[in-house]
Amino acid sequence: MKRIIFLVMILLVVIAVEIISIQKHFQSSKKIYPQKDSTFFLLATNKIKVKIDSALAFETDTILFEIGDFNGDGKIDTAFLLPPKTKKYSEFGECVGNCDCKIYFSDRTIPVINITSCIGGQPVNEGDLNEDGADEIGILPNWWTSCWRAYYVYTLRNNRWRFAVEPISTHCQQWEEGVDAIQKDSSKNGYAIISYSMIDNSTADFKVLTKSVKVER
Ligand SMILES: [Ca+2]
Ligand SMILES: [Ca+2]
Repeated sequence: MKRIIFLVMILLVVIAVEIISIQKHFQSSKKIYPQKDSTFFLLATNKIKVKIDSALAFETDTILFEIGDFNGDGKIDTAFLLPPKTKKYSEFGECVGNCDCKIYFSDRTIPVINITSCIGGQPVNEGDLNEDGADEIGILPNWWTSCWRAYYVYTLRNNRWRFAVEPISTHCQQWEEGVDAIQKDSSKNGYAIISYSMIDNSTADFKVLTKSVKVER
């Protein structure tokens, strides 16, 4: 009899511990996920790709992110791109609302970058191109059609995002050939070598040109 009472007591203790841990779990879930954005931050920081709103998204079901020190405070930030919601069964691309992408940062003091005419893309840490102590961020916005796309490079100055260089005209052929749009010009401080696509008037073919440009800071 004593043994049964002892076992029942053990069982009650186990149940109580379970209840407490489940409660704790929900409490901490609330703390960790107070809103959608925070969920993205958390998962992006942990390098986990997450599904967003699978009912509406088809091309936009993963969060792409990049790390770097984008505000130059010496701490690594995570940047990640939130694509617009797209209509699932629309024959041609259609967004729910504007076709804008947003790049969010784990450091909430860094402003969000809003990119119009964008349905996705991978943020790229371009390194500190202008030697101001912070990494620049590049993005090739995805679009439904067209091989011609501008490559954007942003730099943060006075807590505002600006173009570090003029948008770079690129053709998909350039990307297929593995020609990067921008890289630091190692021969000249604060300059970058940009590679851009254009149509050769004489042959009507695409060609990639390069030039060294000053990077805004
Ligand atoms: Ca930082
Ligand atoms: Ca910089």
